Amino acid sequence: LCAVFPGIAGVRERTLIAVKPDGVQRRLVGQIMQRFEQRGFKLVGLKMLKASDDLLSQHYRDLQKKPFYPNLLRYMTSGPLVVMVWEGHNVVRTSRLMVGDTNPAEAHPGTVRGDFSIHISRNVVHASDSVEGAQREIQLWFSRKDLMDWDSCDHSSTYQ
Ligand code: IDP
Ligand code: MG
Repeated sequence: LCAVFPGIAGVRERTLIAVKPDGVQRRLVGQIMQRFEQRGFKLVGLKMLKASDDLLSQHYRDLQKKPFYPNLLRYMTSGPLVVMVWEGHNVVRTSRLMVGDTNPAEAHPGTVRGDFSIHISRNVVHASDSVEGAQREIQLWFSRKDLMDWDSCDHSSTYQ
């Protein structure tokens, strides 16, 4: 892909986005996915599941000692998640901007959290916060065979 479009090395960057149980319950999955599609990112992985405590403790391994961790675990296991991998130039950073501040009270209008949530304990969506973090999280949630390599026909309209 990048050989065909030299100079856009970052095009293959990937990130993990998850609609959390509150987002699924509130029927926000379609609207959230639409934002990533319309921005120009490419969906390369998608699944719906109830996460185990074990998976979540690995996903949130840096937060284990936080006072809110037990609540976070209860929240994240309260219902199914929709977990996605999106691909494109600078997708990790851009999707953090699209998702907005962790605390919805600080999230700008126009962001997912700024448009759909009020309180930090129900902030609708997860987005990886670094390229390395994204790689780790994608490996945790998806097996290689469940990630699609495909060329989107609007590639040259999106990138050059
Ligand atoms: P992020 O989701 O924006 O990357 P992190 O700091 O990685 O934010 O925290 C992970 C998740 O833990 C948050 O999205 C939120 O659901 C929850 N969380 C973080 N800080 C707090 C807090 O102070 N109180 C309650 N929940 C929190
Ligand atoms: Mg985080």
